[in-house]
Amino acid sequence: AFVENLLKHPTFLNDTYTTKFIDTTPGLFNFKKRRDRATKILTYIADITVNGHPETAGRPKPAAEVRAPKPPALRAAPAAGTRNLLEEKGPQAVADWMAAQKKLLLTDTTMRDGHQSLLATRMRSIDMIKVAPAYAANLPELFSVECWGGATFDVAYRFLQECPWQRLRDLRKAMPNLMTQMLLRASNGVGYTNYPDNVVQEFVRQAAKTGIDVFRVFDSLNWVENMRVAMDAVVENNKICEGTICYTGDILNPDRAKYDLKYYVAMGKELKAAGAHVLGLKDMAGLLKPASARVLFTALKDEVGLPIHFHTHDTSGIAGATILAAADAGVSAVDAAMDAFSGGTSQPCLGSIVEALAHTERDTGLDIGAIRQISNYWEGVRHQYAAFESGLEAPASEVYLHEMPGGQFTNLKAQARSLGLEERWHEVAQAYADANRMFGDIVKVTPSSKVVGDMALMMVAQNLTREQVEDATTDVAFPDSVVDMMRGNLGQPPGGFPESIIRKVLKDEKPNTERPGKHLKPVDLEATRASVTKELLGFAVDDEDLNGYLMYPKVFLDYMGRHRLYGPVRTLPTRTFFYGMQPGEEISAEIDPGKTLEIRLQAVGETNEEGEAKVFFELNGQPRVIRVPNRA
Ligand code: BTN
Ligand code: 3PY
Ligand code: ZN
Repeated sequence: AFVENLLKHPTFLNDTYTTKFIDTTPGLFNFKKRRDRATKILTYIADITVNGHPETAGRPKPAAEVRAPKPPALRAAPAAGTRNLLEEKGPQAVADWMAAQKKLLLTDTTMRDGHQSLLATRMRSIDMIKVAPAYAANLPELFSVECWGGATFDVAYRFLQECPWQRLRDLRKAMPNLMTQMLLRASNGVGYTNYPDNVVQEFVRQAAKTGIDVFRVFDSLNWVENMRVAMDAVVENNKICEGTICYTGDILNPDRAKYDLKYYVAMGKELKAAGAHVLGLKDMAGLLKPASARVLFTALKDEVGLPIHFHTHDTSGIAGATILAAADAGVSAVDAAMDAFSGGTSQPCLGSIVEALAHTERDTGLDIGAIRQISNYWEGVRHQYAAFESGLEAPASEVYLHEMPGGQFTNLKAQARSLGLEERWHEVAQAYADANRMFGDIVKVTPSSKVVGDMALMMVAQNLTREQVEDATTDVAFPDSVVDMMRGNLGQPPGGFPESIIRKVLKDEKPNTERPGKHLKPVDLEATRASVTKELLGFAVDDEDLNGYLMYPKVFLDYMGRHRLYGPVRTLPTRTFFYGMQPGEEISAEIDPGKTLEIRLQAVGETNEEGEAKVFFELNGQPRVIRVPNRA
């Protein structure tokens, strides 16, 4: 209904441009169209100023003086980095170069997993793009910058009113010498369910074209069969395919024999045979302990023979030790987050890893002064997002019990809170562990982790024990996601799901144990483009938009609807986006390169009988009045 209303809205009907077209084609549009964008942005500011932003209501607010920080000065023109090597010699040359390095290579995850794990993925593009030139100029020795994929894609459209493709394009341009990296959930794309093969292929093609260099490809059940389509597409597009093992259990614990050393080595070999240039080891929950890391990486290095890229989370507080053990055992690259976005459910601290390895064989060669300056910038950025802090206070060894991924932990806690179960969090943690065992001990990472989380919340909310759920004589209404997984729609875990739980969930229905993509009809891309074009009243749907729609049809259309009303709000400062403005405050928003709106909020007027508030602005020195409904 929202989209229907919008389609009839006059603001929507009177223009047909895309944000990218107008943003990248200055001078094409007449004065009136430009003023329209300014009016839209003022409408957004007026609305948020009067009504507040729904996402920050009732949440902690940044201190009054907190504003966007200044990025560090650029020390030099960007020196050649890994991206130059990739462009000149191709992905295999980069992999060979990695393997030959003495120094430990570092990926900075701040712009993806860092804020995904600490701030519910809410970091806005403007805060990233402003510091990107400092990465290019001051840290050209970084292996890569993880800045895209995972949950950032849908959160950009859904909650930040931004186009994720534009974010990627802007970052790519600002860091021409550094490789960009994304997290791709193989056949699940950047979504929560398997997509038809040609949708995955098209998505990879577009991500490569818009600017991704390194694709970390994983499957949420570690099923290599279900990773081939995505991996092949990466290789075809001449980008780096990081075929990735998700780590769970503990190879040194005989109780977790399902995921033993042999299992991981065999999977590593399968990924190599499937075309991986680099072997990723993704420890999404932060379960890999230092002693296990020595054994695991030594074996993977010897027996698989690909350069290894290690990713972990510091939920337990001990990930730094695991990183150092991994470095000793010869991994080529590790992930870390800039200091201000590190620790807890995020990655370990980048600056401290650099310091720990300085003057050793594996000295990273990174400039610690440059790191501190960039981290200071991130510290200022983080203060603006107080509303999204999880409030996690201390490291927790409980992670070895529940095995929740860093990106899920705070989310599930928030979900538990909204169901009134916050006081029973430790029961949720236990139920999560029980649900995992009930499903046969599976890898838990998006989307399989969501299924286990849904099951755990249901068990606690309904006071169901594992025994009760498994009891053939009790009737249990399972969450939809559980039914979907048992049907085989996420693929198969090693050894399949236990027969008894399949029977309990599906009753007489037969699961599909083949690759889900095998049974999904290819999407007719041009017919889809035509129908979206029609739905958006003739709006030109480019390839990026089409890929956004294919991943998230409703989320994309809702985003477009709001875009017609509010214009390029991504150009607003973060404080303004989430809290509106104070009377007397002035901000600027660069809506095109070199085209800046100077906005001053004069006053907020009374609300009239129709329930409309008048908001008085100065726009580039000219008075403007905007009326918005007062819903407060
Ligand atoms: C969201 O998608 O929830 C955030 C985008 C902005 C929503 C706009 S902000 C102005 C208006 N007031 C609301 O409560 N929602 C819309
Ligand atoms: C994601 O898929 O978004 C993840 O971060 C998994 O760890
Ligand atoms: Zn992660």
